[in-house]
Amino acid sequence: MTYLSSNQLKQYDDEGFVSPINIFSKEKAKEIRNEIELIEKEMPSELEKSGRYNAHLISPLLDEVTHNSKILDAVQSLISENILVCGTTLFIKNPNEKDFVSYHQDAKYIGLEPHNWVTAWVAITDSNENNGCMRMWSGSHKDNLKDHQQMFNEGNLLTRGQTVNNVPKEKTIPLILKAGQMSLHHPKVVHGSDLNKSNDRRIGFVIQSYIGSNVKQVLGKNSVQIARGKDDFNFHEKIPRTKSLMNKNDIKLKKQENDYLQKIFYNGSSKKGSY
Ligand SMILES: O=C(O)CCC(=O)C(=O)O
Repeated sequence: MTYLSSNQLKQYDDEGFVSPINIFSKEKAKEIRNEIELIEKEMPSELEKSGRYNAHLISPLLDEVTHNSKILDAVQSLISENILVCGTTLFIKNPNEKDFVSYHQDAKYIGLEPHNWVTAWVAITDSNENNGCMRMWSGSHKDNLKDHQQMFNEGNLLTRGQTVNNVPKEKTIPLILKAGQMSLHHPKVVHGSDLNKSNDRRIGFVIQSYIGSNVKQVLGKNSVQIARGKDDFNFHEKIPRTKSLMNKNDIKLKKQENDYLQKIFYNGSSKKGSY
């Protein structure tokens, strides 16, 4: 059992995140990295652009992470025992590229209401200040949703380059993780990440997000898997877990889910400006 301690719950309430939490060994993380890199080798465009969503549908090891009981114990401490998973994202930053993530609030664009959900960022490689780990604006989850600018800027890993301006960098805290550790963050905490200045990849596997069964998708449609407990509300279609690597039917299902997600993330908007 790895339910959150009272100190961890206090950190989440006060700061909008809890980190680090040990989940699996670095050897297991390496095995998962190898599986991701095998998919990249066998199917070069499968995990690129919108393909980075829902890789757990075609990778048994990422499926195992998504349904990992240690992660679910921690998540249960925050959103109670009926837990659905409505998507995952691979956030990969290669060395010598311009990838970064602008400061944003997930709740601004993900369409999940009410905010009975949490995002788990699982480190498949070490993640630190040199390779562009996430940085959190501590306490910012206590404010309302903020105006975001859609920047569509080069290197920004967010679909529309959604950006909260004037974030006080000195109040942001780097979430330094070893491979096999994770952080959990609140839907409204402002966060982002800088460039990878190292000479290796930084790989984060993000369960985005674990939602309570009472949570609806108000901007479109996404399907779910039951991760723990039961679904009394039935707001979402259920999809199966994968049983084998790069299975043809699973690849089709991933494409369908990613098309749904693209609609939500773009939300009809392809113009620069504030929203
Ligand atoms: O991986 C990153 O650098 C950012 C990830 C992120 O924004 C998120 O998990 O919500």
